[in-house]
Amino acid sequence: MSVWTVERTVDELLRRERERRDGGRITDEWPALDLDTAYRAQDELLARKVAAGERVIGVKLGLTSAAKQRRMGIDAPLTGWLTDAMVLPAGEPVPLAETIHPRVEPEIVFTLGRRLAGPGVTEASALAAVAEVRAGFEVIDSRYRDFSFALPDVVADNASSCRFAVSADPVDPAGLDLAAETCTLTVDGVVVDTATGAAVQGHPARALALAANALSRRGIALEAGWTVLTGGLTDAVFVEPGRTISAEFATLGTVTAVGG
Ligand code: OOG
Ligand code: MG
Repeated sequence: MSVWTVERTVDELLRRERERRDGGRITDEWPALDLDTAYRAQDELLARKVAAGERVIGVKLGLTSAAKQRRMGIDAPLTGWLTDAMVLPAGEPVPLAETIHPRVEPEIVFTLGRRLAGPGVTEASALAAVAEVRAGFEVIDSRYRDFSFALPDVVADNASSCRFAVSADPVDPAGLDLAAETCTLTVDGVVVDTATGAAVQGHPARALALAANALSRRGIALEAGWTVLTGGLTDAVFVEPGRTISAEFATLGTVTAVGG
């Protein structure tokens, strides 16, 4: 049995993604995998995708809400990378043939109007960098069996990233009360959960500030034009063939995922 390294971790996670099969936790076999090493694996995984032609378009936050932290059994937020290959065009079904066990979660999505570099970013300075706000959903698809992982596992796995979709019409953040913005999650027309924007760190802009400050410790700034997923407001719902999952936001609009 060869030893575990960043390279081997990335090889294994990319193979699982390509072959559409989940597997055990890396930390079960490599208990010394710490958070710094896991982020190195995440960056290496991104580098492989970029080498294969994908383009970085932003970042995602994960585990920013109590609902998500409780479900995944991890009480710390994390960040991951977004590439153009993850964009699910409006109205397109979630591609079940290309995924392992996808789940959908409602998120508030920002587009940055200017560069945002930590440390010292506050909720106010983060919000001031936001040009556009949209309703969105993320499709997460862990490369771990039953979405069972420790924090370093899910960090290395680019925070379970798979696809995301956003509403067509952006909203100007000025005048929005994002902490009070309500979101109703329905499955085949039945309400299964509700939340407000306050679910993510008290305010989605506080989640954005958290990302900017955390990334600055790795020498990374958020760039103008980048998309930022601020984290699932509620627990995620499994995608099934023909199942319709809608996130209805009070003022941001509605986004709908259909399994196909
Ligand atoms: C980890 C990714 C979490 C979110 O929005 O909280 C995430 C997972 O739940 O598999 O994307
Ligand atoms: Mg998410």
